[in-house]
Amino acid sequence: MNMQPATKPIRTTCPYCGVGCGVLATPLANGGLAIEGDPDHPANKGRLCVKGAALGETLGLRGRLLDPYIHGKRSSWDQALDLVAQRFSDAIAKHGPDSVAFYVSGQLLTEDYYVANKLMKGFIGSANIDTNSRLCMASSVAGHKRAFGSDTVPGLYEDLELADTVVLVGSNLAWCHPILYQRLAAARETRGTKVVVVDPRRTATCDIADLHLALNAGTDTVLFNLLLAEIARRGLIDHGFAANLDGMEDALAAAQATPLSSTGLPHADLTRFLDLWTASERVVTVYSQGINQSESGTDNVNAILNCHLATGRIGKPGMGPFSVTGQPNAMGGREVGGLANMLACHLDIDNPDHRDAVRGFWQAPRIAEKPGLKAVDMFRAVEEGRIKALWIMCTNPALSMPEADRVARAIKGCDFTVVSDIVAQTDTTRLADVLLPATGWAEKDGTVTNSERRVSRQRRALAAPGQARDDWRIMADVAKRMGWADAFDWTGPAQIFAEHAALSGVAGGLGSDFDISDYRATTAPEYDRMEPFLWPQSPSRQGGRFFGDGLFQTPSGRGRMVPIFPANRRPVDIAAPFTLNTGRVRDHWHSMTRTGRAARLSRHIAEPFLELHPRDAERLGLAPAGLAQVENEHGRAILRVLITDRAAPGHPFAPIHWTGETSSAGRVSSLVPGLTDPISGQPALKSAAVNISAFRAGCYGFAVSKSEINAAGDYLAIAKLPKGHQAELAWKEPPRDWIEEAAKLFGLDTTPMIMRDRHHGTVRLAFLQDGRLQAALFVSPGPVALSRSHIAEALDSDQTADILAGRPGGDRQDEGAVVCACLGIGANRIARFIATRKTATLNEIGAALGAGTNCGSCRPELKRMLARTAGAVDR
Ligand SMILES: Nc1nc2c(c(=O)[nH]1)N[C@H]1C(S)=C(S)[C@@H](COP(=O)(O)OP(=O)(O)OC[C@H]3O[C@@H](n4cnc5c(=O)[nH]c(N)nc54)[C@H](O)[C@@H]3O)O[C@H]1N2
Ligand SMILES: Nc1nc2c(c(=O)[nH]1)N[C@H]1C(S)=C(S)[C@@H](COP(=O)(O)OP(=O)(O)OC[C@H]3O[C@@H](n4cnc5c(=O)[nH]c(N)nc54)[C@H](O)[C@@H]3O)O[C@H]1N2
Ligand code: SF4
Ligand SMILES: [Mo]
Repeated sequence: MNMQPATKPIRTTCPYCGVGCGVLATPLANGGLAIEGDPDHPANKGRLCVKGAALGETLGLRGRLLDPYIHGKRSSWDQALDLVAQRFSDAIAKHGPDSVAFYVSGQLLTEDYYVANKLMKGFIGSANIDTNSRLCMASSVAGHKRAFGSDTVPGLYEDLELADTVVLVGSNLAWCHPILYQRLAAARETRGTKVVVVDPRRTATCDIADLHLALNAGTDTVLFNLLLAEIARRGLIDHGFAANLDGMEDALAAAQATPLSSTGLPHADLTRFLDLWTASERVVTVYSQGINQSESGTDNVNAILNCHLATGRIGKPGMGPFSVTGQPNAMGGREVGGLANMLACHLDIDNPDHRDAVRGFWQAPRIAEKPGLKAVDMFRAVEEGRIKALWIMCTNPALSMPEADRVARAIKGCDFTVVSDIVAQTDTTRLADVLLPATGWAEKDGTVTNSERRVSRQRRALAAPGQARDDWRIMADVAKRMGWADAFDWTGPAQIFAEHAALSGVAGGLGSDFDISDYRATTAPEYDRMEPFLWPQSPSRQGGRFFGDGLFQTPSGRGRMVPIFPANRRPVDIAAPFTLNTGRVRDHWHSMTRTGRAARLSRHIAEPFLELHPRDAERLGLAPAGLAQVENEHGRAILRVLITDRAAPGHPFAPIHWTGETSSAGRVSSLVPGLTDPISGQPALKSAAVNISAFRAGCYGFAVSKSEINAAGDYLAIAKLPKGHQAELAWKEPPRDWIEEAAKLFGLDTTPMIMRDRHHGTVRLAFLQDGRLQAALFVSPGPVALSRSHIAEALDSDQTADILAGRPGGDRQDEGAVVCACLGIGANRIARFIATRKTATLNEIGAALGAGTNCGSCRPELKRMLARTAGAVDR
């Protein structure tokens, strides 16, 4: 295989998190891409985290959706597009524009997103377009609009480096925004930035925290009200700045009336926090899903914004509130008006002047007159049959929506569902009437906007595979068939970008903050060369921060403080006494349709789990590595138990990444009730009342196979290995014939080697071909305690002598769980190194083993290992 670069690197942007790192992708002679960080991109200056670094390993055609399908049968594009246009037109003609809906995604490019919004709001004439950003950023949007009059992120990334104190609230920055985390960690090293983490769970982010406030979940409004009251008490209200604000008195009164008790924080920790925040003029408060995904998400946001407004610590170097976005183009989606309650370019759907302006610009036959259905309500309407035709693009709602099982049933029951995706098999594609193959990252051209309002190009580096087409083009082709050829007649994304920029100029004229009209005449060659830029970019305003000057986007130009009345906590439900917290792991991205393809990214964590406090585990009779059944009226999951005091008692945590494709019962969003914030409509995804019990398995298994592993048993979680696949398994009752079970699992009909140990009740089977290991299954009455890494290495090798022993023979040593995913360095090797050098440092580990020297994502874990051996207590 020739791995020499065939051409020059192409400058593009990472398709994962909202940090928006620049990537250099160099086409290789073998059809793949070599990936490096772009040293010239302002977000990352050359660095990439492990997910970005592994992008090259997620390409390839296996599992891709390569053709359109109608009811499971391959079709031509013409047939599929005709049918989609016909069914949408029929529904609109018969039942009106509000009988159809689009559910789209913050992972679409801005140009795709613009087309979706234009088609729905301006031509179909309904606002029934909502996006997975409803599950993600809606509370921040609503909070921004209440305080600032617009959905504007005031600050810049460099503020994290200029601040004296950075408070991270409901954000696991180390795992979810790794490069931003690294920038903060580096600033802390050089200038001694104080870092506070506010999270009921002790996360990897806490490794750089000077203070971790493990507050009771859902009490963030109390904490920030206490801070606001303290700001006033210490005389820190900036009266000059406050002259530009409304609502100070009411907000203060509400804050001062907030009782101290409910956060559950030790008095000393609370005082330290109040001291740190108030004493640092340069303070940044970063917040993410622990704040947004709550029934009081919008109030949570405004409680934070109030403190920055009252002190005038906003929109100036090193200070301000900072909502970090999750998806690569969450911001772009908000710019084009992808949410059901927004128009385009930050204009308001409820404002008749704004509607007229957009209609005029688009020369639209009609324009949505009122907000459309927000995600949770949209899928309720689907369930009730009020939506006759639904188009889902670039998102997997049958997995990621609250009450996911119910949403899956609703989609299945819908008269007509179209799904555009890049992979063939997902929990959602399975339910579609029409499946449309989209081009994915590296195959498409467009722009994305990151958390600091920086617009960057994603550039095409590979040809479209099979019949796949760009999302914008698929929608434009449907729009043309619905009778709107002139308005959707672009030849490429550069034209769409220019049109959007021109519309933003119209919006800017109406006072919108989002104005990039300097780009309204962008030509295709200019678009190709376009450098990352910060918005706004207009004749009157160029990038920079917002609101430091006291000028806001409200009609009066004044900022607003909002009185916050912390809600009473829900009483504990006796039938469901635990509150399940859900979120992300370091190396996987959502439903794993991309990260699941890179073996390197499953090395860190390869199975769905439940972080459970030791007291809860004891009460439930759960042992380490056992299985727990988590259930409530909405759903059920079976998860591997990870006993740790990182989780608070009564408040276990589970990751969201496992789907019906990668697990038999790992879909945790099926457990989350569809409760939403009344203002933003964002669901409370961080708190599900659940019951937990031990899942009593009759036996457990671990399997590896060169080819894909078929479903078997009552518990299954599969992951990619460098040379095949692995599965964790459990059976309620052991099957009668293990050879038959193994043959089913691996789809092999050859005779395996078998080793039974009747005393320990274990069974081990290995399938060899020409002396090389094809597949193996290890069964035991308790959780299988064998070296996964050793077994994985034996796959497809002739090192099979000790394979049925399940551990390395002779002088070979076992890596243990992988910590450094880039270089494949395991916990055992690192622990051995630390044990031999009592005074080892992070850099010495790097120099000796390489661990932590590539992307740096594992450095928090390495630090923790060092701290443990040094006898230091985990903070
Ligand atoms: N590796 C990886 N990175 C990602 C993603 C991914 O899938 N994988 N997804 C991206 C996306 S779309 C998003 S939205 C972001 C999300 O990024 P984050 O919001 O940082 O990540 P989460 O794990 O969802 O949740 C953050 C934390 O909120 C805490 N939390 C729960 N309840 C409360 C509470 O009541 N108060 C407070 N203060 N905290 C609470 C949880 O314990 C959790 O540690 O990550 C982005 N980055
Ligand atoms: N319980 C719980 N649930 C949650 C959350 C939580 O913290 N807890 N977090 C929520 C949040 S913040 C988010 S953002 C959502 C994310 O949830 P989803 O958006 O449902 O997750 P993804 O796996 O990112 O889905 C993206 C889909 O688009 C496909 N795709 C990738 N690229 C393209 C492309 O270019 N074009 C097209 N057409 N398709 C493409 C992928 O294959 C995949 O199927 O989950 C939400 N759900
Ligand atoms: S931090 Fe990692 S996942 Fe996020 S954009 Fe950068 S490289 Fe991609
Ligand atoms: Mo998100």
